[in-house]
Amino acid sequence: MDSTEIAVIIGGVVSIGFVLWYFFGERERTTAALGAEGVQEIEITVKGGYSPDTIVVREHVPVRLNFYRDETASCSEQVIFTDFGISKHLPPFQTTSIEFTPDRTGEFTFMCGMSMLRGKLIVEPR
Ligand SMILES: [Cu+2]
Repeated sequence: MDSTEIAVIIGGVVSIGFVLWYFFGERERTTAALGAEGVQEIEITVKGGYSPDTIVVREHVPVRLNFYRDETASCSEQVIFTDFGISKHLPPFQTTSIEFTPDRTGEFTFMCGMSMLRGKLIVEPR
């Protein structure tokens, strides 16, 4: 094995690691803050993805997700919560709020219109 082959193998292993991390790795997990009005609220920046992309909320407590879309890339112009029947248009450089009350626990994916950008809403029991 010469050094080129070794470099190719190392490169391959690093890319596989990246792909695994990208799709399955533990993400930035953030719990929505419970405000004075009894609403769990969180700010999410939309720019080539969702940040944070793993949001923890409590069941049966109203949720307000404030999506700030910090780009014009058309990919992120829509956000969809399939499990809760929510689809919302996000105008660029504005905050768009999505409000609902999670009525069940579990892990729910939210995504852009093409399901390329993804985030996860974790609803924990009260
Ligand atoms: Cu997209």
